[in-house]
Amino acid sequence: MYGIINLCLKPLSRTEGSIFRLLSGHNLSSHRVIGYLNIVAAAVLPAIAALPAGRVQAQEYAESLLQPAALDYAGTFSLRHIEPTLTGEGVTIAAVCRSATYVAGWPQDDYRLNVEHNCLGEGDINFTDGLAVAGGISFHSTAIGGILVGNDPDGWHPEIGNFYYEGAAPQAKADVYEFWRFVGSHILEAKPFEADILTMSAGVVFEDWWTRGLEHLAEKNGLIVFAGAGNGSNVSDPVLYPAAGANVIGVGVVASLQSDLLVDTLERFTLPSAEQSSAGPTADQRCKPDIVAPGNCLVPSADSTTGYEVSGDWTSFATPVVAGTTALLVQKAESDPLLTAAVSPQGGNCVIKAILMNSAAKLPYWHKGKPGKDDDHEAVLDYLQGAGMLDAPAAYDQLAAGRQEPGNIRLAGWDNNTIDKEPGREHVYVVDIASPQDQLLTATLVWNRHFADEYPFDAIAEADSDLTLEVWAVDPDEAQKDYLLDYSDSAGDNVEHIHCPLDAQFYRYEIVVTFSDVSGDTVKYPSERYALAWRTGPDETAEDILWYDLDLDGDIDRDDVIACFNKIVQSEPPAGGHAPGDINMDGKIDIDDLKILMAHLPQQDIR
Ligand SMILES: [Ca+2]
Ligand SMILES: [Ca+2]
Ligand SMILES: [Ca+2]
Ligand SMILES: [Ca+2]
Repeated sequence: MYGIINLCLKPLSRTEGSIFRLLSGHNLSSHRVIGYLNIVAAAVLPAIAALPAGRVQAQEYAESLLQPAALDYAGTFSLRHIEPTLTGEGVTIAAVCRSATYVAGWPQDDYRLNVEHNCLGEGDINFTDGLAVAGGISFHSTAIGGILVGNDPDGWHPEIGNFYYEGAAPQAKADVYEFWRFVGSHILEAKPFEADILTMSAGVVFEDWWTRGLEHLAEKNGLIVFAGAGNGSNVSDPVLYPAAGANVIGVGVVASLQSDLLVDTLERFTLPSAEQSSAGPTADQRCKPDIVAPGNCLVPSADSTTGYEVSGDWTSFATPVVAGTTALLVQKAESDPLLTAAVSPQGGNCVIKAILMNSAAKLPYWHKGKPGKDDDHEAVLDYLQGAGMLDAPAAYDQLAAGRQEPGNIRLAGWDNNTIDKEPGREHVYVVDIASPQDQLLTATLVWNRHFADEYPFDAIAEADSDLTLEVWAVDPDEAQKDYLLDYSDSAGDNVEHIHCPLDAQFYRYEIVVTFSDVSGDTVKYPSERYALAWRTGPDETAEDILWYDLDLDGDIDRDDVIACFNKIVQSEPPAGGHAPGDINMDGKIDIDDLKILMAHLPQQDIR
């Protein structure tokens, strides 16, 4: 009746054809394709034939591991190692969990975590309707609880052996709400509730009054709201609401490594794919998701006190990876008077969103919008990766760099500020970079959309702003040399994002926040609050194996050549603007990409 989807329901599937099936004539319906196939085959088949078969790397099972390893991949464990006081203590996470079963449209209250499990028994986990109500246990919620606040020094799994389990923020307080009761009490009736972060791993195709109500909560209280983007299944599946909502942080999932060894699939991750992680743009042409993270985790079982199972590559489980890691950032910000503006009820959600996005790691093939640069000023994010993958230590560094207001700024930082709605009004942040060679500047501007504070929480268009973000290369001695290095100005997004190489001839840059267009009711709504985050650094994706590991098995070998060849003969379109295999990023997968791949094969593979 409500059509709400828990984001872990699609079976995994990969459409890997083999070159040999293609060569036998299967799938070849066009003479043009056959002709092209022959040309390419003549060029590469001898080389393929000479390659050794792909290797399966034997790996001994480790005796003792820290799980879930996805949190290691996202850098969360590294951050906690660097800053051992970061445990989530003092931070409240509202986990809004959907009942697993419905009868005649009514939820049956099986939304609960299995608190009898060793992993969850010690956690500060509360059911808002009181333990007296006999609620059923949900696998989905139990898994999310483990990733958020789990803690078990004696974990064991038959394929892994012993491990120590720790969720992202084991000492955070987790308040678990049944979805429809939360919506009724805290959105519709607007009853207050305590939370720093809200996370929800469910969604619907179209926005609804309650998804707008959640956006309103984010705007009104600075509440940091995360939601899973959805699990793709075909490239036209949209990002679901509330993840697609403008004020919500929509989370996509990166795929596990392809391997027969469970430890490998839990430790190593690749890229997001549209078959697993719903891609943008939204129906109204906004960029989503905002960020991606690994989701495949070892998680406590719903029906045992000690057992663990594998969650799978679902956005449902990437979402608590990001939400739990954010609890560490919130703990830090709340404990340091210099950082409290990052968690202010006024715009704190924008600051944390800007920090997470600006510090995210760009993965190979990251690009704005469609292939090619024509849309790069208007399409602000990658339609699959968003701003990139969660990088917990980088997010912490971005936060710790501190708030800095317009004027001279350091190499990294953020601001939480307001700008008056007047034509020509600018906020200028000036940064000097001693060694601009081979450096990129990344900057992210975030602000909230506005909604009525009562049902049905209609959008208030005349209150919304269209901001723009510019980066100028500035010569302090010869102003006529100044030029606009890059800008981001989407008409519909409430995010602007720049990730551009600096000019080696210029050491001074100005990051400018201004209005693209001042419209709406500027008397009633005279200013807009915004968050800005910026940093400089080298291009970290250049040597990433994922440019060439097209079959996602952790090695570059003949199987990747075959995978590239398959993409060429299938004339696989860069659907939605994302196409692993288009190594030179020119919008098509062809022999030029194959040549680059061949050049990156390990030497012993091309002898
Ligand atoms: Ca583009
Ligand atoms: Ca804009
Ligand atoms: Ca490979
Ligand atoms: Ca290409």
